[in-house]
Amino acid sequence: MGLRSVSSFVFVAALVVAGCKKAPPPAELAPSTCPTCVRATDHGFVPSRLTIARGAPGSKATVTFTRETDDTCALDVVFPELQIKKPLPLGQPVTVELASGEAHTFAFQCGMGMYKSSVTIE
Ligand SMILES: [Cu+2]
Repeated sequence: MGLRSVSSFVFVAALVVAGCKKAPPPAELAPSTCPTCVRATDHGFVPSRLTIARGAPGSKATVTFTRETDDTCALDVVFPELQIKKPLPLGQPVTVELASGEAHTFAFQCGMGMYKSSVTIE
């Protein structure tokens, strides 16, 4: 491998790390006034774990995602199990409806599969 290809590999690796860094968990934030809202920040999704009270059979819960920075790789929110992938335009709330009639944990993540997070219905 020549010096040139080594340095371009390092450059690409640095980009990936910058885009999807494993940031330490953010310091405890002020309690959210919205229990079903998730922020996409430079630390990933905040909160990373959401719990929603189970509703009547057939009920739905709406989770709202808002991206607050360009310095994040959470440009999309993906629920693999539900085959949902929604872009998160900066500053625009995006809603995802989840079946909340039975206990279940829905995993979600950014478009690259990092920032593993979840919504638990219980
Ligand atoms: Cu990512």
